[in-house]
Amino acid sequence: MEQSELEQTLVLIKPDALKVSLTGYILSQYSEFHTGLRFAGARIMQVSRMIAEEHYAEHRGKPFYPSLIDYITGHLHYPQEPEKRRVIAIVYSGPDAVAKVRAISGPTNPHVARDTKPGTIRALGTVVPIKDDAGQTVGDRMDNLVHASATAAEAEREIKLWFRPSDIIPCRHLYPTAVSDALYCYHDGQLLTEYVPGSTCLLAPGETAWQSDLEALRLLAQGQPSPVTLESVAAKYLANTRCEPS
Ligand code: FUP
Repeated sequence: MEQSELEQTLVLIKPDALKVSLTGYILSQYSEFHTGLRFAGARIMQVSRMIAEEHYAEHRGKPFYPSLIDYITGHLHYPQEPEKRRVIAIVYSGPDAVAKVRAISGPTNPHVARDTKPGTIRALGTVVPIKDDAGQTVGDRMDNLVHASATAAEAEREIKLWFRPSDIIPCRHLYPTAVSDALYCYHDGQLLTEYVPGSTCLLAPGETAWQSDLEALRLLAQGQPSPVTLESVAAKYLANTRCEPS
């Protein structure tokens, strides 16, 4: 298979889309019939703060960031119903996957989408003003229904953040994987190389992981700096292991 045929992209169907039952519509817009793209993997996730903060790391410190985290974790749309706080994470695979999915998704801002690209998914979204404690508007939160990777490099970072290799069908693994020869556990923000009560196992010897994650874990276990944070490795393994705190 050609490399371009294997291009992949991450889609998140966000809590606002689930709340208004747009899931079926969105899936049909991205379907193989319209795009020529195929599912490579899918997970229904209760989004932890950890994965949300890693996903939107580039926006940390911006006025809309706290609201964006509350949005993607489902707190905004399901304040009283934690069991409904979910996103559907999907990896699509095929020629020009990133550009095709971005085009169908539409511009980031739903108002711009309605003006310039009616018919795109985000044209059905809303924009909500964000106010400070004094009631002054300090920015906008864009409830734009879907996330779609912006570039192939972003897609790689995001797919490795949300998915374990075993969530993606093996003949569509695009990024290198390797088998762990060590045990890695996580407890209270710390990486451990042995199990202690209360810790969660990230990887056991013999399990397959993204090679870049294994390299990061080896460095972090030796106390060395790593280009990949512990949180971005751990988040996909910790997801759906317990009900997230309200
Ligand atoms: P995109 O790649 O289209 O998701 O756009 P960005 O990375 O610029 O934005 C990430 C998310 O932040 C989007 F879902 C929209 C949201 N956002 C706001 O809510 N307010 C802003 O002022 C800018 C972005």
